[in-house]
Order: sequence, then structure tokens, then C-alpha cells
Amino acid sequence: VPQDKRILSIQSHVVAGYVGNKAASFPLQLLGWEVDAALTVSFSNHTVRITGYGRWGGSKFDAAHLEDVFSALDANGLLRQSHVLTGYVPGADALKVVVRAVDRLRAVNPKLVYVLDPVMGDDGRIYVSESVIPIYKALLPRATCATPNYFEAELLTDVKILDASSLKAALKTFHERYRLPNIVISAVSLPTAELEALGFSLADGSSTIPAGTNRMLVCSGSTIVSAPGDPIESVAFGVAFPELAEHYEGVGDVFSSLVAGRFPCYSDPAFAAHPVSPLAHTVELAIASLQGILARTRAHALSLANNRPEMIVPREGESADERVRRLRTVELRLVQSHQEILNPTVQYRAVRF
Ligand code: PXL
Repeated sequence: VPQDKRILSIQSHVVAGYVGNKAASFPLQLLGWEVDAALTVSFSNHTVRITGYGRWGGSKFDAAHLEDVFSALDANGLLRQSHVLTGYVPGADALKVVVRAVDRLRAVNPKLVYVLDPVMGDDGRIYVSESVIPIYKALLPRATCATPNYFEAELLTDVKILDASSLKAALKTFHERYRLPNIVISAVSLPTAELEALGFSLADGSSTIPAGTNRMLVCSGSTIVSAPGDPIESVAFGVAFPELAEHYEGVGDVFSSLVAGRFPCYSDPAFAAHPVSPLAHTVELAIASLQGILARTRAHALSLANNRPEMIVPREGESADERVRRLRTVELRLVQSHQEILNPTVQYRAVRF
């Protein structure tokens, strides 16, 4: 019998900081999940912005190691999770073992919910082996939902996401090419004219685009609503929010954990009653929690930038944004943000495309 509210989370481990399973486990546990964490790598710290940390230590777990772990779980009857979340898997052979683990989970539990975060890179830079791309393409039809960032979405759809119409085309491609029932593209930076083309309105009281803004991030999603075998019909939406000046690692990992942790539960009236779609409710809550985490992280970064000259020497005349951007190794303030994770205040609402 599959176990309720138990999630297998297959991602990286870092000793210091919050990416991979270190970013995903705490939010999931706060939301009431039993988290079975399987580790794909064990590193000292995240591997991006090595100019910030200088280097990283530790190693990847190879395919044989992962196979051994999943086989033992299986033999002991411990592959019975209701949900599975996969993130950073840096090599193709290891990812093939993950595919088999997902297949075994689904054989035990045909209702398995699989949230696939195809972690490959960001902003044009790939930080896993490129040989994982075809494996992710083969894995996508097994997923319930995928949560790529815009760069990963482009790699998987061959659609360059530049404007309203290419964003909608990318969402559709996930449904059509991979038969993926739910897709969430975590963030695309768009000019306000494109936001208006998507149905967001300029500041007017019911505003979704603040006056004076010329670009916003849009988190978009789509769900297939037609019956299997019928021509695909879907309900797509977006949530627009302002972009921060600086970048923190692990944001995508927290986001996918929140999508998995609050994945639409069709018997819950709060999801069923949402004016756009159950997935839109999930995404509004996930974005709201992340906004809270990021506000807390930014406040912490500002205080470090202003009060810790050993970390960063203030330059005269520079703005707060510039100073925070020069401060490189700030990790998400996850533990301090438990309230925002549990009870987010939804400020940015979904708009149907
Ligand atoms: O956030 C994705 C991620 C996951 N795991 C490790 C990483 C990164 C990105 O830096 O380095 C180890």
C-alpha cells in the first residue's frame, strides 16, 4: 500500500547552504511531509558563482551507488512513496537509474505524483553534463508536472522564449511533445507590453503591473483539461512579480519543493474553487512563500553589506542594490522564513492566458 504524504526527494546535498535537498527538505517537512531524501551528490557548497565560494569539495554518487540505494529500498518495501520529486542529477547514467526508480514507484503506486525539476542550468549556462538532456526528454512523459526555469524550458522545447506568444508556445509544447499533464515554467523576464498581451493589466487599482515598471518576471503554468485521447485542451495562466536585482542559488529548488508540497489535491475545496485552476492555486502559494523568503534573505544581505566590512568593503555612492550584488555568498534564509512557508500572504494573483 503506498504511503500518504511521503515524498522521495532525489537531489543534491550540500554541507553549507541551501540548494538541492537542503533547500527542499525543510519546506516539505514544515508542510507535513515525510521526506525520504536520496542524495545524488554530496558537496561542501553549491557549485555556481565559484568566484564567490572559490571552490567546492566532495563527490558525485555514481549510477552503481544510486542503484544500490534504490534496490535496497525496494527490497525492504521502502519504495512506496505517494510523491516523488527529482532535481539536480549531474550525469546521464545516474539519471537513467532515477528513471528506473520512478518506474518501480509507479508500478507500486499507479497514482504516483511525480514532480520533475529538470535542473540543468540558468541564464544560458549549463551546470550538468549535456548528455542528460535526451534522458530528461525520455523522462518527461512519466512526470505529473515539470518545473523548468526558462532556460531549461528552452532546452526541452526548442522554443526560444522571448515574448507572450513564444511563452504560450513553450507551455503547449510540453503538453503536445511529452504528454505532460502539468507544466510550470518558474520565471521568464518579460517587458510590460508582453505582459499586457498575456492579459495582465497596468496599474489601475486592480493593478498587476506597477506603474513605472518596464519588466517583470512571469511564472507560468498550464494543465491539460481534455480527456486522454481527445485533442489536447489546456488551461494556462501566469503570475507576475517584480524581479530582484540580485540572484540567490537554491530558489528554483525551494520553488519545486513548494510545487510538490502543495501539488493540487482535487479533494481539497481550496484547489477546486480557484477561479483559474488548481495548479494556479499551487503556484500562487509557492510564489508567495518565495517572496517572503527572498524579502528576508535580502534584508539579511543588506545588513551584512552595511555592517560587515570584512565581507565587503563599502564603496562610496553605490546603491543598496549594487552593494548587495557585490556580496556573493549569501544563502537563502530558509529556517528564519518558516512563517512565510507555512502561511504565505498571496500578493500576486494568477491571470488566465
Ligand atoms: O540549485 C541547483 C543546484 C543544485 N545542486 C547543486 C548546485 C546547484 C546550483 O548551484 O550547485 C549542488
